[in-house]
Amino acid sequence: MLELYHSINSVCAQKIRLALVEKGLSCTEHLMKLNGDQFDPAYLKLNPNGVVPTLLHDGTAITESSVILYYLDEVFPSPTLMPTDPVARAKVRQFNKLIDEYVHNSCMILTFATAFRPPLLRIPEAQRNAEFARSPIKKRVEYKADAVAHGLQSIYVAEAVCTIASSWLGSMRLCSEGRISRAMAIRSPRRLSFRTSCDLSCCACRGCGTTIRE
Ligand SMILES: N[C@@H](CCC(=O)N[C@@H](CS)C(=O)NCC(=O)O)C(=O)O
Repeated sequence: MLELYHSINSVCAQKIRLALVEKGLSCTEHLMKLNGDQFDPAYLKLNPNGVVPTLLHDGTAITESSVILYYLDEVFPSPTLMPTDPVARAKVRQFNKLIDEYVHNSCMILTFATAFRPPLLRIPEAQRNAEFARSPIKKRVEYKADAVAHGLQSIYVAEAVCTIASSWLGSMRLCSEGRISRAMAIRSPRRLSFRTSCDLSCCACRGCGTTIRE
């Protein structure tokens, strides 16, 4: 029996829902609100990071959206979601890794700095940050608090925009020299004070010292 803990807006959970449809699998759905219910002790036992998705297969919890996809493809191999050629399989895994390690976090920052911001600003700051602080992922607490407090002026937004741009360029193989156009740099928010440097091979942000083409 398959059970899926997910949330309507969750892009990570949508990956699993698409895979289930592709494979013609049905599951019992547990719809989460992500309003704090992801930190309930009972849910944290299934997913210690307090995030969706979580797949339960005959009572065994599988977490991490890409890992769930690989799991489903192994346990229910037909129709397969993976190509057969090893190089093509490696590319699928590489693409998933890019999303998991860079793109998703940047999407989260941009979502909190824009769409989720207005309702969250109506909650008193201390209360809002206390709710964020329930997350076991401490870096995420900082990202959310800053993105909601400062919106597009958050120091993390500039980094997120550059990460998404460089990830996209990298995945499209359009950015072999680690550069982005000046137009893209100008469109980035002003507070370009990167706290971290990333290790994307085609990174386009100032944080790792790559050049910006005039
Ligand atoms: N690396 C995880 C990320 C999961 C994740 O962050 N999910 C978001 C929704 S897309 C979530 O549950 N957020 C709740 C929170 O931040 O408290 C995966 O791919 O499963």
